[in-house]
Amino acid sequence: MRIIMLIDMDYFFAACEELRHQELKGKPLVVGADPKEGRGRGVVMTCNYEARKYGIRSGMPISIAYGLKKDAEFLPADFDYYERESREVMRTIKGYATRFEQVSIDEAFIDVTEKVLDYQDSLQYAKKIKDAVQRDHGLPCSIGISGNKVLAKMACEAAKPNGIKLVKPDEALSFLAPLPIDRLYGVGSKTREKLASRGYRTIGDLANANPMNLIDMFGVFGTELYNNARGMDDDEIVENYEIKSIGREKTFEHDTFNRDVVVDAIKSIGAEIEEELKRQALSFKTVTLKIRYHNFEEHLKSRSIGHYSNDVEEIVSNAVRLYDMHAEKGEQIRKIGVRVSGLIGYKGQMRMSDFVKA
Ligand code: DCP
Ligand code: CA
Ligand code: CA
Repeated sequence: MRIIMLIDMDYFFAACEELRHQELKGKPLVVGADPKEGRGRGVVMTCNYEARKYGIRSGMPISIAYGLKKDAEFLPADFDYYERESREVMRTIKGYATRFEQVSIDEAFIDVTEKVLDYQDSLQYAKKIKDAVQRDHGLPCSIGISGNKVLAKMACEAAKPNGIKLVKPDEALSFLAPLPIDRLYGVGSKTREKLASRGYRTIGDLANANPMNLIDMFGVFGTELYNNARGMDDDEIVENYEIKSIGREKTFEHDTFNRDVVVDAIKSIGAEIEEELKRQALSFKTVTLKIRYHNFEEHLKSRSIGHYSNDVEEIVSNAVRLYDMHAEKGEQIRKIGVRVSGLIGYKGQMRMSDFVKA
């Protein structure tokens, strides 16, 4: 039994702005494009909870946000500053974890199984982490606790803002069932529409579905949906550092959700990795796919292939499989990365130089 937490910062970019503009605290604050008195183009990146009371939301056209609350404070994004704050907060969080995986600028999964006695005790531990983040960095966060990543993520959504929520594994089905389907991890608007057209509206509908129907609709991703809806997920926490690995990334000229474009990128990255493996006389055992979405969310998924290989076909087929299983359908992708790890020299020895941080 694992005890996993997802820690997600509350209204992150806007909270960072409140931190350095204390006078704005308590007032509606929007970070994003310049509203230009309603004529501005571009979108809201985020806003504080005061602004959310007026209906303003991430991703909304800035002109609409302006229409909802003209005298809100509108600030441009300062990514360098948010990334600095993020690095410091993540360092604090990491200190509480046995395993740590940062998944976006403002959230991380941690495994605390060995740090706490049981679920009851994990609540105290989460409070300690939350207080440390607030005290040392002046920023609020929310924490979800459960037995796997999907449930921890969804518990965290329920904890927001500024809260802690524990979902014990035996409470998973009843916690998930009444929630609308697009609250499920991995379900974007396209998937929601497709499911709604077949009458699936709540996560409970999905949990009670015949999994074969979902596989017919979505292929392997259907299995993932079905399992997630039942609170089942055995996805590992992938440490952000690991033994030396070889990876390449490609940023698309235009954000894309076209599978052919992604597969082409994976093929060209695979060829580069194969070349590097041959140059260094290495074989790999694990393939990791990294997907960065248009909104900065980044997902890492890994697959161990069960043997050592230096073959481009195996890099590509495994990376594409990870894409098909895990990519959020209908979400625009900005960048794709493939990495191979679990490296071994051709002569069958691990080389000491492989044990450095990637
Ligand atoms: N972000 C963005 N565009 C989006 C969504 C998010 O630029 N469409 C940026 C701004 C957010 C940050 O990413 O501050 C983190 O995104 P979250 O989804 O975690 O949202 P917030 O932290 O802003 O709010 P919440 O309190 O709901 O977590
Ligand atoms: Ca957040
Ligand atoms: Ca987040």
